[in-house]
Amino acid sequence: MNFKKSLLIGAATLGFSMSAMASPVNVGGVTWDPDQTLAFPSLADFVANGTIFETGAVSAGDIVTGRGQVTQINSAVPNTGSFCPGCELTFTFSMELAADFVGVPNLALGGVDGTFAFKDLNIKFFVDHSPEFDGTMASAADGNLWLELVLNPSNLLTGTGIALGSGSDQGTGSGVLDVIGGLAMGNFDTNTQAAGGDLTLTSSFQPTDGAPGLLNGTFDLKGNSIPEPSGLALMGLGLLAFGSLARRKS
Ligand SMILES: [Ca+2]
Ligand SMILES: [Ca+2]
Ligand SMILES: [Ca+2]
Repeated sequence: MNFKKSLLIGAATLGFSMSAMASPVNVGGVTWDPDQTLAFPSLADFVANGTIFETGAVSAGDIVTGRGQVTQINSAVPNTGSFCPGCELTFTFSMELAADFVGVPNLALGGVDGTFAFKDLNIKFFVDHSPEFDGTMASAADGNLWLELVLNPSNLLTGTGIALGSGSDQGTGSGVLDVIGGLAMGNFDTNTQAAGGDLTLTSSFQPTDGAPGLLNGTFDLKGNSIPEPSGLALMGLGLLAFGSLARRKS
């Protein structure tokens, strides 16, 4: 490669990283604007909302599995068409009930009114360019792994609910998560949440009409993002240096 060419590539790469800081980020076809002010809370670079379907748990050691779809990113209304044009962003997850539910029996509905704690939560988001999500596990699990999350070691996924373990459970939970993989891992590994975590999750669940034992709900996932992970910006600088070095030598 001659120095003019390497200089041009270096400048283009650097220019791209700099301009990306002030405009929407695009990773694998999913775009978001860290400077957004519409979504609540506007101080977060990234706020995703969506739907969840999950199985229930009854006693310690039970595994809950679930799936869902991101329907909003940095938006007050559903905006899949703009944050994922021609694609869908779906997810699957699993977690284990860490201890029996703690509380008082719900005499009307069964189960327990009280608190819960889940461990070993793992969530995988997939960006899928042949969208077909119909609520099933299979249609949520295809595509490219976009982001993989686990619980930050400082916490479990905890919350409160009524009729826990009855199959008609309803309640809310929350936890701090760490990114461990996926195309967008470098964009979300910020350590800016509580205990050095990367993203904060809150979710709700309730019974699903006509599907005993299947719960449904919504979630909010929020945090900060890195527009351009440092590797690419450094590569741009490196190529610039390489270009000027090559020129001096010749
Ligand atoms: Ca597909
Ligand atoms: Ca799909
Ligand atoms: Ca991290």
